[in-house]
Amino acid sequence: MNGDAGKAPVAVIMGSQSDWATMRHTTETLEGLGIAFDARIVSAHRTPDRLYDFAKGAADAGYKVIIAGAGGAAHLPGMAAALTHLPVFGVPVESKALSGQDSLLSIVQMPAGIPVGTLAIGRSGAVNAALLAAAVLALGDAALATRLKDWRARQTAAVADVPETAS
Ligand code: RP5
Repeated sequence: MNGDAGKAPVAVIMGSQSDWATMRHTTETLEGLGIAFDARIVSAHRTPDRLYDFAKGAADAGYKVIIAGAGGAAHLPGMAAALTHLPVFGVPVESKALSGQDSLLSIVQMPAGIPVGTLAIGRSGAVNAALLAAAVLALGDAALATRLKDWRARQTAAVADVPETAS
């Protein structure tokens, strides 16, 4: 759910429309946990002024956590982190040329002083970024903490004891 402007605690930003196939897993997970978010395309390279305005204004806009997904020369999470004190979680999108290893190294190798919490490449990272954001927000939200624990319990319950085998 895209929240009312200024009301959502999570901003989900991505460098391109092409990142949506990955980042939709973040927003779907947030929706499953009942966490409002705003999703935006913000490119570090193609829309640098948009990035600057977004990141400089993110705290005043009421966001608590920023999740940033990007691929290739993935500067978006690091540049967003450089422009705000809010926690930034980076999702390396799986690129065609280098299978996301370029994205991962671009996001994870931040210099000391500007942290980006870097997740796994692709869908796993996108889902886990949402869960990590939920865990942060749950520190000050008992109802969300309960929803997060319930989500984890459902996941556990869904794991079969034995594998299904082909007949
Ligand atoms: C990055 O370049 C985006 O995050 C995307 O993953 C990658 C390719 O973008 P497109 O050429 O598909 O728009 O900035």
